[in-house]
Amino acid sequence: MAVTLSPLHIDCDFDSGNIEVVDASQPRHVRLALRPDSHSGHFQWFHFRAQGLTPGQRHRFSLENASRSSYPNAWTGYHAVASYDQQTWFRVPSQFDGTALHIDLDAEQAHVWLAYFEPYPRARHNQLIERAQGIAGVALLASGRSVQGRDIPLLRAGDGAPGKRKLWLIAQQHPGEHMAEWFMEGVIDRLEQNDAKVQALLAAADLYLICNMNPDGAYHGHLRTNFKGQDLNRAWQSASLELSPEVFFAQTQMQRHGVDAFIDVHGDEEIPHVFTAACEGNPNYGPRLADLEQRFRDTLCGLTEDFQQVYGYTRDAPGQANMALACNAVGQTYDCLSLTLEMPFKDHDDAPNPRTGWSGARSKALAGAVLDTLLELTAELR
Ligand code: GEM
Ligand code: ZN
Repeated sequence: MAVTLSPLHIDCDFDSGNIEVVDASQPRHVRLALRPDSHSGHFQWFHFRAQGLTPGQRHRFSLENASRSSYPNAWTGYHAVASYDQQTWFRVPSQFDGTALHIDLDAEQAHVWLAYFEPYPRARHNQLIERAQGIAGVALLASGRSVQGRDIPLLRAGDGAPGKRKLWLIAQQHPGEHMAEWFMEGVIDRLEQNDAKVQALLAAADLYLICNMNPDGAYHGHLRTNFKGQDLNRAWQSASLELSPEVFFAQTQMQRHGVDAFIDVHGDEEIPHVFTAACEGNPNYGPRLADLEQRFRDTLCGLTEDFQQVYGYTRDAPGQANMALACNAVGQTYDCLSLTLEMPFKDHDDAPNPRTGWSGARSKALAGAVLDTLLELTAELR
C-alpha cells in the first residue's frame, strides 16, 4: 500500500539562513533554488530547516539552479552537511547532474537543518569575543562597524610592547566561508589553553585578530559580498566607509599598529585541499618573502596532515598581482609575510573524513598548527 507523506515545511528565517522554495508539496522530492546575496549576483550558500520528515524515509532536496551558481564546478564531488541539533553536522550523499544538486537524506528525525558548510552562528561569535576578553593578555583593542552596524571586534593577544612582532589574522571577508571563523575559534581556544608554545609565541609577538570581517553577509546567508554588494577581498585599494567600512576599519587599525605578518582566512568552493596563496605577483616580491612563504608551508606541512602544497591557485606572474586583494595589498604595504589560507567546502582529500568532510572541528585544529608555525617563524619575520 502506498504511504502518503505530508508536505514538508521549509524555512530559512534565521541566522545565515538562505534558500528559495520552488515546490515542497512532494515530501520525497523537495524542489529548491539557491538565492543570491542581497545586493549582488553571487550565489552558492544555502542553509535551511526542513520539518515534517518521516524517519526511515529518504527525502531528496534538489537545488535546481546549482549549475548557475558562482562556482558551478564546485558541486562535483561535493556533499551537503546536515544536522538534527545544530551541533553535530555530518555529510549527506549529494550528486550534481550538471544542472541541479540532489541531496538525498535518509531521515532519522522529523526535522533537519541542511547547509553548504557547518554554519558559525552570530550568537557563538558573540560568546567567542566575550570568552576571548576573559583570557589574560587578550583585550578588545577597537571595534569597527559593518554596513548594517554590526560590531567588528579587533582583539589583541599580547601587551603591545615595543619590539614585538605584530601578527594579524582576519577571517570571513567572504561571508559564506564559515570555516574561517571556526578557525578563529581554534586560535582563541589555544590562547585560552595558554600552553608553553602559546606563551613563547606571545613573548615574541602580539596577535591581532578579527574573527569575522563580514557579519552582515554571514547573517544574511551571503556567499561573497557585504550588505552593499561589495566583495571585501576586492576592496583593499578602494575601501570606503560607505561601501566597505569593514575593510576601511581593518586598514585603519593596521596603519595604527603595524603589521609584521598577515593571514587572511578563507574557504574554497572547488579545491578539495587545504592550501595557501601568497604575494608572488607583488611589485616588492623577492627572495626574502619567497623564503618565508616556503618556510611557513614546509613547517605547517610538518605539523599537520590537514595541509598540503601540491594543490592550490595558479601563481600570479611577476608584477601581475591583483592589488585589490587583502593578501597582496597588505604584503606590499608592509613588506611582510602575507598569505591567504584556504580551507575546503568539500574535504581535504589528503586525509579525508567521509562522515564530516572538512568541518568546524578540523578548522579549529588547523588553527593550532598555524599558531605553532608562526612561533617557528616569528624570529625570521624581519
Ligand atoms: C580568493 S584569493 C584569490 C587568490 N588568487 C591567486 N591567484 N592568488 C578570492 O578572493 O578570490 C580567496 C577566496 O575567495 O577564498
Ligand atoms: Zn574567500
